Amino acid sequence: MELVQIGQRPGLPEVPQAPLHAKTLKITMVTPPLSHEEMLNYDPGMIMVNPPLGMAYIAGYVREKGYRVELIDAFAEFITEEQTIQRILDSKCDILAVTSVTVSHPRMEKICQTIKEKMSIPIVIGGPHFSAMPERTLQSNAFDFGVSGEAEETFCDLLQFVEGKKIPEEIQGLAYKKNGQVMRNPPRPLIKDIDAIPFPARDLLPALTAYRPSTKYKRWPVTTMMSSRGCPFKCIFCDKSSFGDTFRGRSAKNVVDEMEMLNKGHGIREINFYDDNFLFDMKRVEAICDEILSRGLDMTWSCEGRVHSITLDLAKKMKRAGCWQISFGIESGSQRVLNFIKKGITLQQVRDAVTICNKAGIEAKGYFQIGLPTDNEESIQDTIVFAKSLPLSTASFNITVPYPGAPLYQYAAQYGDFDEGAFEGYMVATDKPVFVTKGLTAEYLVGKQKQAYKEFYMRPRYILHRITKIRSVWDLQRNMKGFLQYFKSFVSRASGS
Ligand code: B12
Ligand code: SF4
Repeated sequence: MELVQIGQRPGLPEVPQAPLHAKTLKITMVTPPLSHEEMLNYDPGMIMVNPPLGMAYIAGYVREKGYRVELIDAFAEFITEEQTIQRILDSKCDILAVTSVTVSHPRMEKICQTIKEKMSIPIVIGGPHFSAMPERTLQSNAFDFGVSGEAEETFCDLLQFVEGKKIPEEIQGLAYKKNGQVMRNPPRPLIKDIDAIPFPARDLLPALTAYRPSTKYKRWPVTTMMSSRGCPFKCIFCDKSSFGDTFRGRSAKNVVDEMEMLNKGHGIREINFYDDNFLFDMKRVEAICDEILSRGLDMTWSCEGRVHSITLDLAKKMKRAGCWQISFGIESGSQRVLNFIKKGITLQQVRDAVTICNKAGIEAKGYFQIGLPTDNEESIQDTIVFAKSLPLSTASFNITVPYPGAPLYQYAAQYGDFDEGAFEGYMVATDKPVFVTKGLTAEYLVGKQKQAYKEFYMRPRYILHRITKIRSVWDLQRNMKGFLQYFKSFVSRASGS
């Protein structure tokens, strides 16, 4: 994969790394590397490399306060552990700040341990894994500080501590060590006005066109955005430790300002909104559409939402404003299982939402899970049959993982075999599920996952339907790419590679 080096942004005006009044403190921020082999073994059809928005938000925030920041997106650059370590050493930073999700945490910890031996600098960890497991994570000698949850303000306060201007005890949201003990300060209240947060510092990342958003786009170049933070629903499998239970939406103006900046400044033609629940505030969605339409912004976009948050009028307006796909968390085809996982939706609501999308000319994608707690042979079969019965454009079938931070993590062991400590296996596309529902086996779950994909995508009616939907060269390329990815994935899994 050809990647443009950090700082090199062809055809774009140079953005200064820091304002003129920059302080001398230099922060290097790093995402964990995963090798090509690991990714391919997991599932070649699933390779998705998106800009690390969390890190980019933090970098944008502290840069505005005058700090110097370098961002190493080891995950996107497909560099090895050793290369990542070398890049950190070369950056000659005063502070190392890293992020991880549970599956990538062991790798990040190992890298930080090596850095600890070679550099005498504070190492800070933040992001989903730390936020979900603060004490246990900070017990490691690899890290000095941890920042829980929403981190812009806390991280900035921590930098002030490093400059001798604050003491750790007074920094809300911070975890640190004192006499070998992990200390945790009270959580920091969430930022009220998220419009006030600067846009992510994407200019510190590899060129946006170097990222691989899988097949989930209609126009290229495409990139990702977050238009809101938090979700008040209670699905037991969901880790919401970063932004919690309160939905906070950015204003329509602020969202469309960022879209326009990406379009005019970076040549981006499509946005993939990765909000947990983009549709939550339907009035806000409508306002975003109105703002796009009134500015005449010619961009396509996709988003994720819950099935009860869509009406035909809203879907039609979204379509006019450029929305081409909505992904819904459907999870199961069994109402009993949906109730158990506290999804708060009915199968009828699912059917209605997908039908509405079809009527409005928007593709509907379904996320399903196999091996949810209390799932059995019958309910898994119901899920596959239900998925096939819906007019969905695409579907994914993930094997359930009880992530730290999700309510299910606390009691998963009551509902099956849970290999809790096997963090490297906390992946939804794996041949070794970390959680195997009572009464079933790992082989059975993996087999059902394959069967679900095969039965969903290899239906002659589905293939024919996709062909009739092809309206442009882009559509053809996207469908071919999706099909080839699926086919490669199927062959490599079948051959055990
Ligand atoms: C987009 C997304 C993806 C994308 C892109 C990932 C990327 N490059 O960013 C794709 C589809 C590739 C993906 C893949 C996976 N993802 Co994902 N993903 C998300 C999603 C929906 C949004 C991420 C995002 O951009 N958030 C917005 C930013 C602003 O939030 P943030 O990253 O949390 O950052 C804030 C704080 O956490 C903190 N912070 C973050 N990093 C750092 C670092 C420092 C030093 C500090 C101080 C603070 C800090 O500050 C930020 C601003 O306040 C989240 C859910 C969510 N709501 O966040 C899941 C989520 C992060 N993903 C998750 C998972 C499980 C995965 C996969 C393992 C799934 C799989 N395939 O098996 C893979 C792992 C891939 C990998 N190697 O990382 C889980 C993680 C749970 C966990 N405990 O592990 C989440 C939380 C979903 C969930 N609710 O369960 N994911
Ligand atoms: S799965 Fe979606 S709807 Fe459920 S709690 Fe998580 S973000 Fe909210």
